[in-house]
Amino acid sequence: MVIGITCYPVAGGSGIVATELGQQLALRGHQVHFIAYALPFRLDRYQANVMYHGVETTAYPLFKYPPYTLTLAARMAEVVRSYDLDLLHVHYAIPHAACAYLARQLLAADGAPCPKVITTLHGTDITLVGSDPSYYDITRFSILSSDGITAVSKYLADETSQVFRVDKEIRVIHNFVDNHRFRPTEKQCERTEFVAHDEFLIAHVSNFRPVKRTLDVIDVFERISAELPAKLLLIGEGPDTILARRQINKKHLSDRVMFLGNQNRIEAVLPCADLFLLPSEEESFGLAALEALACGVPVIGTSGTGLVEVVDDFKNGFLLPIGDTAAMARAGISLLRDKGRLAEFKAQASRSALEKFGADRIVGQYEQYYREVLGG
Ligand code: GMT
Repeated sequence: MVIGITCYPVAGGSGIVATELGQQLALRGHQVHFIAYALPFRLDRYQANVMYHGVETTAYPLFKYPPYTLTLAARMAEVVRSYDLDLLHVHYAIPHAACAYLARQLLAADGAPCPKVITTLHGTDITLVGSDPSYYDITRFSILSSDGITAVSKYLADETSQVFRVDKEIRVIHNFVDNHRFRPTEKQCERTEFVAHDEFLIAHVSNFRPVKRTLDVIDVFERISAELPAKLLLIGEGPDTILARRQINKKHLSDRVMFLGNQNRIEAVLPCADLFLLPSEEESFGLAALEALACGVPVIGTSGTGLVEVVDDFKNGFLLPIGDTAAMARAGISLLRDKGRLAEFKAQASRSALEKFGADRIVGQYEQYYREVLGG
């Protein structure tokens, strides 16, 4: 198949899933064309069957907001014509699904063959509508005019059907990890780079948006480190980074917290961690948690979110109510104190993550769905 993929190229779950999917599809012999305003975050090396088409939006004094959406739609149509794409797979409804619709209209007006369009919903695209209702109609229209719709969890599919009154099937295809890269092998990293022999390493990876509740991460860590020797590793950056730094200073934790900023090869660090914290307010799936589990790191996350499809409560982590940092810390402390149980959780983490969410299993589900949509 010849597949066009559009995503937000910045560090973030939706862009990562889109990029890793394109790379996996290319490995399976499909031709993949990324169409985006910058080189996607993890598309950091040459790979056969992968091409990148940048989208430039011209600045003009009249434009307060340069019309990126139009440039993207035109670029999509151009790439479809030049490479004879079978389908456009867009990640994130706003504005990508609307751009794909427009691209198709452009091609149809010229009598050119039109590709099928598949939209993958990642969650924050739907949340955005909650905070700005002016996006509701266009999002619903874009979702409904796609030939296929996928969501990254059942939790999100149900929410989308309900919020957008969608009767069409929304196929659930979970996030995945590359089985070869995300493994519980400490050969990839030196634990002693981060902690002393008797210290625990606790990690958090996110884009530091308010929804991630970074202050809860710090609070849980403070409680754990009051009882056990531990260090906190913070990976990623975003609007709440400053807040997090301030809190760390205020609580006199700076000598126990390390900020690594954005890292595009986190699988080289995660296997060294003993515990991963993701106390998000909202998480449609929680790719960061899955990547940690695959590297053999138990997760403490929030119940009532899509994390329930990722973390096996009491087997490879704990799911606790949003904001209950005391319970999260208690769960973390008791797990870290019990060496045997910690080892069991670690083994179970990578086993279940790779079995349920390995690329080997999930990428085939996308290929199958593509075939169904192309045949329909
Ligand atoms: O979590 C973020 O802020 C990034 C965001 C995105 O849209 O790029 O991630 C969303 O998509 C990921 C990939 O499907 C999911 O694993 C994340 O759970 C989801 N984030 C939220 O729902 C907050």
